[in-house]
Amino acid sequence: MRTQVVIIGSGPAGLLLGQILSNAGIDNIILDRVGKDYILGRVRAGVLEEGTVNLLEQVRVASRLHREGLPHDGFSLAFDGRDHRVDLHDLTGGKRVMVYGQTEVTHDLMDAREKIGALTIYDAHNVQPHAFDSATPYVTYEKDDASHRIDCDFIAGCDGFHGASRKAVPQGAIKEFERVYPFGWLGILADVPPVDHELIYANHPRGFALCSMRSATRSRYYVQCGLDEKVEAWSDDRFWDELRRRLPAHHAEAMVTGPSFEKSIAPLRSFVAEPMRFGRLFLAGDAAHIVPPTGAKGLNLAASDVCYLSEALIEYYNEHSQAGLDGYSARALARVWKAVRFSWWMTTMMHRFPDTGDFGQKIQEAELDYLVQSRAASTALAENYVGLPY
Ligand code: RFL
Ligand code: PHB
Repeated sequence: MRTQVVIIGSGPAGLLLGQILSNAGIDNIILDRVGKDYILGRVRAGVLEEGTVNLLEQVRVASRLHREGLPHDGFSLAFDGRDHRVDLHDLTGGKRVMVYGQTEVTHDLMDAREKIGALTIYDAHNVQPHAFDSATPYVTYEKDDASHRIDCDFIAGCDGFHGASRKAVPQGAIKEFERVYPFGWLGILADVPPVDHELIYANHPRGFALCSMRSATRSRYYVQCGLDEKVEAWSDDRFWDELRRRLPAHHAEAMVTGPSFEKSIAPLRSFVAEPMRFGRLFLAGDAAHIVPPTGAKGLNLAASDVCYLSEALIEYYNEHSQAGLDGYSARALARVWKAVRFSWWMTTMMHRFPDTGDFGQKIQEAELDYLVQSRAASTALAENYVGLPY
């Protein structure tokens, strides 16, 4: 089999890249090691920057997003028993974010891909990129007890943090930067109305909490937890009690509780691999970098990488120019590092760290107080939250 671009990974990065390339007339095949239902069962991101929404509009995959997504003009920072609204719209000169689940984005992109008849091979095992330091790269995989090979011009590694693409790069060619945080997020989904119509990020001596949503009737809530915690030890009642304790009284009293239908723990990590290009292999999304979810940047960074990579590939095929491909890694990393910094800063300001004690708590509260009193500081937060331009 032969195609122009093999895309490894059918998450948002791979699917969006596939859609942009197909629309530009560039042949591509997506390979994923798991099946469609498994991918759609993963509950993840919820906040889309305008740049991400624009890209989905460009590939004509935004009609349901505009029907069902919730535009948000602000969010709250809660600390020291009170809360303060960050008016994103006012502070950024009219920008906002869209609350629309990653699962829905993935669903819409899969439907669009099916409609144009582009090929995705699910349940492809042992996917391996080969010869990407030559002009004739190829990818091998196993399916239904047979080995397969796809020859191509380029390989896009969109296979997430644990994928095969980054691992295929010789060790000396890659530099990795990492910070692992000493806590995780315990998240639930429940069919109860959100406690507020906007998101609430709460700093509390007992730990961080986040009130988010998927719709007017479905809430997504998180509490900071220890890395050794087990989901089974968290009954719904324990979760609701803990969440309420971390919120200002008026929110705690207004909270509607009910049975959760999803509950999981995610560790928090910052990670960047440099460069993002190795000959004819290009990394995009979580395959190249991870941010803690506090700044809501992971999915949005996957989208900006894909924007740069698709522009470079289209330039290569239309104008026979390598310039975009040569510049891809530096261009993407410049934006990635700013989002890594923002996510690290939000995480540091909002979470209880085991080694900083009450002093750390007071410093965080002073920083939050400064942030909400100073328009300059609020503006810096807002412009990063809505997404830096690309
Ligand atoms: P994905 O989504 O991990 O998709 C990778 C795909 O590659 C497949 N794969 C392989 N295929 C073939 N061979 C292999 N060896 C393979 N290994 C893996 C996988 O099956 C999968 O289908 O990466 P992608 O596309 O780069 O997308 C990145 C986003 O998923 C991620 O950054 C976000 O979910 C992060 N994130 C958030 N991002 C936001 O922008 N806003 C948010 O509000 C937000 N909240 C979150 C989050 C992530 C969270 N968790 C669970 C880590 C909240 C949470 C709790
Ligand atoms: C979510 O709704 O899942 C969500 C929202 C904001 C974040 C992280 C996750 O910062």
